[in-house]
Amino acid sequence: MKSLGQIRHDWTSAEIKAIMNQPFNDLMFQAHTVHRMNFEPNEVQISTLVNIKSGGCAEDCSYCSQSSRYDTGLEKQKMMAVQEVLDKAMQAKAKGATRLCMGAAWRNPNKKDFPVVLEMVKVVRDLGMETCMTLGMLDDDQVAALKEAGLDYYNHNLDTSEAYYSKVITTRSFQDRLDTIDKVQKSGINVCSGGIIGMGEQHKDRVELLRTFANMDNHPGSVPINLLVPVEGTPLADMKGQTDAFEFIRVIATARVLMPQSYVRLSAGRMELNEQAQAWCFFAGANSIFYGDKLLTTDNPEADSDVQLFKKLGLNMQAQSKAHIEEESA
Ligand code: SAM
Ligand code: DTB
Ligand code: SF4
Repeated sequence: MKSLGQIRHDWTSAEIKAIMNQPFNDLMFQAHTVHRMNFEPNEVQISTLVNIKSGGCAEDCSYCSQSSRYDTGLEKQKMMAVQEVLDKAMQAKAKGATRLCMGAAWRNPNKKDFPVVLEMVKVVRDLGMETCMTLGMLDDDQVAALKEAGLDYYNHNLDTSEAYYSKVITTRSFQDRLDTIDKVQKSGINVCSGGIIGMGEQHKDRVELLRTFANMDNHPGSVPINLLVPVEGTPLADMKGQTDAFEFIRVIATARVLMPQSYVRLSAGRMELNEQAQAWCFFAGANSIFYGDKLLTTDNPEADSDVQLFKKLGLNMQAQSKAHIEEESA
């Protein structure tokens, strides 16, 4: 490997495979070394999710409880009111979250709801929190309006490798996702983009997913790594317990080595990871989590149990994330 911790955009599949497959101790040492070069090792950025529009989505993502194609028992709800989002933001802030991630079960935002979304960005930002939205595909005007409203991050996951993509989603393409990410990146909004482990993909698909991010002109500022939460009624409901925790930790560590300055988020799936596995994720370079007992529609550890875990590990909740600090001092 060229020099450790160097920011590169020319990773080969063979290099990434070699990083991910090396002996566990070597990988942990390497990833943690890169982590310490770039971040305060005992600090974790805290984001809280709010599902601003639940269910009834036109897309067929095989993992998702919110697709209208599957009978998952989830009730479709209309868009949340701005005041309700503001209340949730205040509660999240009081518990220590620095970023509110607002998600909508849309293929793309519609004309009627979009102005409300912009208002949500403004009110949450006025609270002094970072804002993140995940609304599906965007056109140029929508990206410009979100930037204008002050959006800090846009989440748009690639989920898996280009080769495996059509096994998971057929209603949009990998290229559609890349196009939205490219628009967001060019607008100056920070990109949050990651994937899901445990959907039946092969090792090489994990390598290729990470290679796509690592070889972008700019690494995403935030890289969420989700462990599939198998949802009853979805095509991937039977995937429960299919992923070895060490494999998941290896993906986190490899993301850290490839993207030394990005926040790597230990995202969905923490209910299936015991405290020891989560501790390894933090050591391997994860420095962001979703905090609060709900993700979008599925369970996440109780905030109190995360506080206990942080205490045991001597981890601190980051008071302000790096992007915000840089912005304020610019
Ligand atoms: N509709 C928008 C979109 O798909 O971009 C935003 C919301 S969508 C629920 C956000 C992301 O959540 C997905 O891209 C996927 O990576 C993740 N996700 C959804 N369901 C999941 C599950 N059951 N397990 C793990 N991750 C999941
Ligand atoms: C991300 O990568 N994971 C979050 C967030 N970005 C939007 C969503 C996880 C959803 C898990 C399944 C659910 O709760 O519906
Ligand atoms: Fe819709 Fe997003 Fe779920 Fe896919 S992941 S079905 S786009 S809400």
